[in-house]
Amino acid sequence: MSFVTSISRPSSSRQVIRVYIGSFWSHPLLIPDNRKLFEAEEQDLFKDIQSLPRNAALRKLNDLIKRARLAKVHAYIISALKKEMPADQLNSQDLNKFQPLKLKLLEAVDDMLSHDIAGLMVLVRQEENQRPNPVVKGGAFDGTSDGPFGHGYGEGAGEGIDDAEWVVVRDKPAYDEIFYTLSPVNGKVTGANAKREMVKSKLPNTVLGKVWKLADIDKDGMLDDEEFALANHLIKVKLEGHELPAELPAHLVPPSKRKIPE
Ligand SMILES: [Ca+2]
Repeated sequence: MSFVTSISRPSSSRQVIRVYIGSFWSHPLLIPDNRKLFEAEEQDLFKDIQSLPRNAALRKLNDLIKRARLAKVHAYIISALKKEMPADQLNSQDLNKFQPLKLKLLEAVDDMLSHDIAGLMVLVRQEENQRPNPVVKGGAFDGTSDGPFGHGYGEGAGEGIDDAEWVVVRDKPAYDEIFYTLSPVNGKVTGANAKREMVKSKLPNTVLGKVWKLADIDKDGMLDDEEFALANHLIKVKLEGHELPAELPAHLVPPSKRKIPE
């Protein structure tokens, strides 16, 4: 049993309807693989709900502009119909009840659209900038992002966050085997040699560059066996579809390179 929710966003000229997918099923998920999708969708929905109050005034103003333009269009259509319709047919239609086009009223609408709305827009922007960002609290909004049940906790680059042991150790023997084929000198492989191995992942250079930046912890342009294992671990994280962190999280720093607090 699943549900689909949508919040329309009329803030742009194009109306984009975002559809969210989730589950109201209170029993164990039938297809556990969907959990990730549902969680990501839920986060998006919560984020969008949080931003609703921020654009509420702007949305109302946009609706007003749309309605004013529509009213103008209707007035012109009705007046054209009234003019074109032969007099004898008018008797049988409701058209003769319609008012003729009143240019004064249309001028007032044009004046509002070109002057008043512009002024209101400035006021709305000012008001929204001064207001602190309202944050919806309570109910389902509590406990959605913190703690071990937060989205993506312990996955991807977060894997091993709660372990005492360095998570990379699990696969290090396999990475070591490759490391020693890359002609290390004084326990380190050169950038060129490491690169030759890393490009086999077929990840784009921009991603591998990021991996390199995170893995070469002492920034000497070479990788020792731990840094090399870390680089391969990060490549695995990326290949499994997770994002790379901007900074290396503490639990991924090799134990020998962790700063001992003084
Ligand atoms: Ca290094």
